Amino acid sequence: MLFPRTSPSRTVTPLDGVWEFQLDADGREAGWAGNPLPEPRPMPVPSSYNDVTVSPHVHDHVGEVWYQRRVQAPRLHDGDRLHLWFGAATHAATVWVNGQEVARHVGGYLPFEADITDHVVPGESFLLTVAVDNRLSWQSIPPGYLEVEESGIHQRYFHDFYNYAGLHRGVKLITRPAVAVSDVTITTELDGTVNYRVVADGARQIGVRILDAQQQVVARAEGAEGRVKIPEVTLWEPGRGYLYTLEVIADDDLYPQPFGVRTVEVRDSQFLINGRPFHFKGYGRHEDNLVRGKGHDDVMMVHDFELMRWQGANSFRTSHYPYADEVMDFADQQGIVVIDETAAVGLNIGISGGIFGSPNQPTVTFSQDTINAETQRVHEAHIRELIARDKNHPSVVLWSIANEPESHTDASRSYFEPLAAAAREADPSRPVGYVNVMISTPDKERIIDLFDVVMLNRYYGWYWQNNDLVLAESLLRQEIQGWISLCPGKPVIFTEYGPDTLAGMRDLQARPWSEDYQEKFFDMYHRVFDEFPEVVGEQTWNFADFQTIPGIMRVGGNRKGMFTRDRTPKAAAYKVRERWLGGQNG
Ligand code: BDP
Repeated sequence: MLFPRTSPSRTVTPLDGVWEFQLDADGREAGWAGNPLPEPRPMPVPSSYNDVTVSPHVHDHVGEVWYQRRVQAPRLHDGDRLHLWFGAATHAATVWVNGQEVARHVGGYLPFEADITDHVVPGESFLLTVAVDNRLSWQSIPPGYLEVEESGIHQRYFHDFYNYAGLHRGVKLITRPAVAVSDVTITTELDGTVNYRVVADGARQIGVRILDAQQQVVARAEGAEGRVKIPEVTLWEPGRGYLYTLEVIADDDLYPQPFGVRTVEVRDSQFLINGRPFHFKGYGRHEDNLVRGKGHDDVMMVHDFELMRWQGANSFRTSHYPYADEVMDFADQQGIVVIDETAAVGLNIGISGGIFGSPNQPTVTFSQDTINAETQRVHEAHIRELIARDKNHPSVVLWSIANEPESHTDASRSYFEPLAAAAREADPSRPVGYVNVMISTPDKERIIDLFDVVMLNRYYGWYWQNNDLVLAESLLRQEIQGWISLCPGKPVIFTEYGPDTLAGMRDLQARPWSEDYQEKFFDMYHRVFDEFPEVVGEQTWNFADFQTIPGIMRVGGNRKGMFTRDRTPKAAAYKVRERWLGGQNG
């Protein structure tokens, strides 16, 4: 889906601000969709609603919540259409305009739109109501299930981050011509060749022009599909986010699509960007902040990129779901490389059982009653939606179609084979991978041949060999050797490694949980990585501490951050900074 951008033919009005909000109480039957909410409280959009109020009922709510506001419809001219755009409603939404349903969307981390032209009177205001549902099921991505206890209904899930919910990203009102550009796909070559394909149903005439960063036209072409060359091209490179704009003109519509010229390739155990070996330095991150939860916030976005640059990071993974469109645009502009991950996290009951679950949870990952053919269908649709949204971002160099799924069984192979193929079909221009879990070692793993890279989350020295970095080091080394033997030619990227670390806890003995242990832990991993040219990436877990469900494994959330949750560096951040800025490994 194209991100809403202004142009001579398009307007975009943000509807962010303080909306009315209420927890569901049979609101559908009571007619809340078309009437003012009976007992609303204020709620900022975008934000997760969970931590904004002081109410435990809001914090722990399971089910639908209602958002409402009045919106001024603009006057429309020349047959323009009026649309609503939602950046993300987590996890499912129904939208009404003046009480009439205009959209339903499932999937908490991707945008959706509704054409509301026929439901409003141009120039008059209308009532906009949205019901957002935070429930996860075996057929949602990510999966989860509900458990009814004496104390109430509880949402159980298999991933290690809090199930924040609400209108997490911007809501926008858009006008555009009836005949409009609805899709554009751009791929590029190093000599400046740009291949483009446009969809604009009903358009009689389609053309494109390419503008450089100074807004000068550097190339033009006619037709819905074509190949055009930029003379003396400036490449998009890690650390230098040079962007062009492809202006697509379809009859009266103009859509400006930013893009960069760069190539990506996996060859001889190397990850090549513009034909040169790239070494990933950075982190797995979360969209997670104090009070806002997963609500998008430009202040925190810019600050986080500042911190990444300060530390010498050149990349991150969108663990464990697609991030806001604004973040992807900003990564393009900043020249930060992105591993773009789906929301398929927690497809592994074997590993998550003991950590996150309730005693009554199921034990089999793939089955008729748990993750089944319908989940696979939803997962495939999600992969395709993500690729459709992010395919033109030069920062995105690799798709990760799942985090730590079960991957050592026949069932996992049947599940993933068609999904890997779907990702390749949707985007033949980028490598595809999945992130491997520690219990699925090279001797057991069954799906790596479907993918281009080996991505590993490893916790030697934390969940295993805790406080024994000597043994951890030797096992880590052995395992890397195992992957290299199993997957000749495939580069290895460490997508997670790191110990929980309580900021401020110092320990002469450098024992677990201390800042000293985190330093030693990273030193050990980096020493081992440096022995293997096949290891082309080091993304620590996590960029910052983040919120999780409470439990005996977590102290106020997951503490594996390089920074605290309020973005103060831990001691290891300085050490790792020296390494990353010191030019070692890229
Ligand atoms: C990995 C998961 C990640 C967790 C991390 C941890 O990919 O989401 O937060 O472990 O346990 O299994 O800290």
